[in-house]
Amino acid sequence: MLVGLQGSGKTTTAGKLANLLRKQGKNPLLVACDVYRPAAIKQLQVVGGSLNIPVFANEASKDVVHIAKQAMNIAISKLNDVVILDTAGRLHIDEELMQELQNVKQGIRPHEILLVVDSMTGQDAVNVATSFNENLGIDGVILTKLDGDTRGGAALSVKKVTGRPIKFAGSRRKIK
Ligand SMILES: Nc1nc2c(ncn2[C@@H]2O[C@H](COP(=O)(O)OP(=O)(O)O)[C@@H](O)[C@H]2O)c(=O)[nH]1
Ligand SMILES: [Mg+2]
Repeated sequence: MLVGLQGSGKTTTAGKLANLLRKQGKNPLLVACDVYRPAAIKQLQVVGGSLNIPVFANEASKDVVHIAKQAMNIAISKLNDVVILDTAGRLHIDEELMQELQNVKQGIRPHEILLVVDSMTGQDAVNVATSFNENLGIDGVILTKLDGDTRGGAALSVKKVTGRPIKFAGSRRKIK
């Protein structure tokens, strides 16, 4: 389950991760759980299409817990051994969003919740990481946009305040 602010790079990272996992012999399923921005589902479908990796979306529903559960059932029936949830973000920390993400966590018990952080966020990354960790309990961090004009100091701060490892770093816009 990928979480993070809007624009942090969740959808891009979902594609990169799916591609990496497939190279390692897995059979991933991407799931569109960002149901509020109409373009978001389409974006994930384009990402999946470009990689030839399946994407589960349910455009008829805004119930993200339901969608995530449906996706788990599809994954079982289609023998997908990794499910990657691309969730919604907001521009700022938002109680409603946190509640929704908590509900998804309760609903499907993901093996890992990874916080996607734009490395250009600077010191605000500390607040973001603290808040997501306190509300959800994250298992690791993925830093994105390390190709940008940044010194990556956020990485050190995020690791310190959450006590969680930086699992991946994204350093390009392109997915493959
Ligand atoms: N340069 C660069 N751009 C990135 C990287 N990861 C994501 N982006 C860009 O950041 C923007 C937001 O990414 P997106 O995946 O849509 O973020 P989301 O809102 O969290 O799903 C898009 O324009 C991406 O192309 C990265 O590692 N490097
Ligand atoms: Mg997105």
